Amino acid sequence: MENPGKIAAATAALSYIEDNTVVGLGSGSTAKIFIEKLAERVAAENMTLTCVATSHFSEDLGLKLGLNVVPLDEVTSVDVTVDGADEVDPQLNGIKGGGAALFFEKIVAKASKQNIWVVDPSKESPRLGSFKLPIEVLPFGSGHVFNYLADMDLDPTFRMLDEQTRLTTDSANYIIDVDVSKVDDLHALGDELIRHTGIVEHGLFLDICDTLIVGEEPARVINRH
Ligand code: DER
Repeated sequence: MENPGKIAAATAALSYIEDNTVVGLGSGSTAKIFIEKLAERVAAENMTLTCVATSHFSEDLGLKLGLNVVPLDEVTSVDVTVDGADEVDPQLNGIKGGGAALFFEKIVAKASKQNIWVVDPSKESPRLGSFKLPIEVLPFGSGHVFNYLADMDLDPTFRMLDEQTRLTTDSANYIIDVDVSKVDDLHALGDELIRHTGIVEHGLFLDICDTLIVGEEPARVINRH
């Protein structure tokens, strides 16, 4: 049985999608529900949409459901992207990457005129850091990046598929998860991480979300001021 909060949030996001627009398809379990419901609406209302995906999984799902999914470079911009999040604070800053899709998600988000996040209530937090921050790193020299993060007292761990196998992303990179619960200035941390050679991207999505939809009955909508 799917989480009712996820269903409520994903359903509420449908009202933001207009015909003849470009829609970003997020990744994760809540975004999956949105994609499924969007495909139903497109078929029922004979809508004309162009979609771009934030992961191979979402691309395959959209295509399987009959959505017109195209490569990001085939559109000049995205009108609305609907995505999930792992943790969101009252300023609509968030941590993403629980599904290891943060790199493509951030590329699509930055190309989007409006970013909508759909979450169940458990994702809301007064302060980011309860969820470990995912960092996407190049496999080459990843041990040195790991040590750099350890020296920053961020308690790094490689994301594993099983005891022997490191997870690899759609871009064939690794994910290192770190503890940022003791970090006061996440903007400064994000700026430092992205400058470190070997780090491809991180899951701090700051000043990106425009509208947060929380899956309650009725759905609670918070817009960035
Ligand atoms: O990786 C991500 O950021 C995804 O959006 C995902 O982790 C969101 O979580 P969900 O599966 O609970 O929607």
